[in-house]
Amino acid sequence: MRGRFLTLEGIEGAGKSTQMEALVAEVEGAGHRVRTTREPGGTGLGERLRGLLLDPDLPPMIPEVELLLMFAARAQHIAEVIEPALDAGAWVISDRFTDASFAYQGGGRGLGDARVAALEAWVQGELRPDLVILLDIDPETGLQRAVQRGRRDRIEREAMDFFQRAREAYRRRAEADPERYLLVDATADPDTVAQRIRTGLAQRGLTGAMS
Ligand code: Z5A
Repeated sequence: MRGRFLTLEGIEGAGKSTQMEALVAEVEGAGHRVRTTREPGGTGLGERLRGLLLDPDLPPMIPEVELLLMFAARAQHIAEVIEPALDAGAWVISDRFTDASFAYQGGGRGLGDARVAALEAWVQGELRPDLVILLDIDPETGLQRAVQRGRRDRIEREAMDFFQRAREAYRRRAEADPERYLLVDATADPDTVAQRIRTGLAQRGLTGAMS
């Protein structure tokens, strides 16, 4: 049986990496094999493209190129990792996927939804996440958490209104499709956030207990 495809999304410092471990434990506990991955990246080529995309010393990159590089990495990621794992029956959990392009390039950079949607249709065909877990946080709190890690990457150096637009784009998508999006208030402590994710998975019949 084909596996399910879950993604973790949210602006910087929302806690995606922190929540990944608990999410994997929950899905494995429900008896599924899990393949974790991330974007941009997830393949040899994708990680090289990630290096370029996040390099703070890179000469200026226009938004269209940023979007196309995200989808170039994504096309390789889908062909090399995501589709084979789903076909083999594994559940794929990706730290970011196409919702990030709608949020950052569509919203943050102002490219709008239509161009992102056109690339989504071309590169992904019918592939969409079964569930998008959106960790929602205000940019001030998110960036405060993220800077604790040290040097900021190229995208993290953007101004606060960029992240505000990205957050709003994420929220609009979640509010338009509440069955396929689990919108989680990520300002709570990590255990509470993990519990909210477990409850959301169980309510959608993706895992067992509602506990
Ligand atoms: N990007 C894009 O523009 N378009 C696309 O299509 C895609 C991506 C796919 C890299 O993403 C960049 O790529 C990203 C969007 C862009 N740009 N930026 N900026 P990434 O996911 O690799 O990088 P990130 O978003 O910067 O990840 P992050 O800052 O590591 O965020 P996180 O994974 O959500 O947070 P975390 O590492 O779990 O937590 C950060 C800190 O907060 C850490 O010290 C934790 O201990 C702490 N934390 C976590 N949860 C909590 C709670 N609940 N309370 C208190 N403290 C917490």
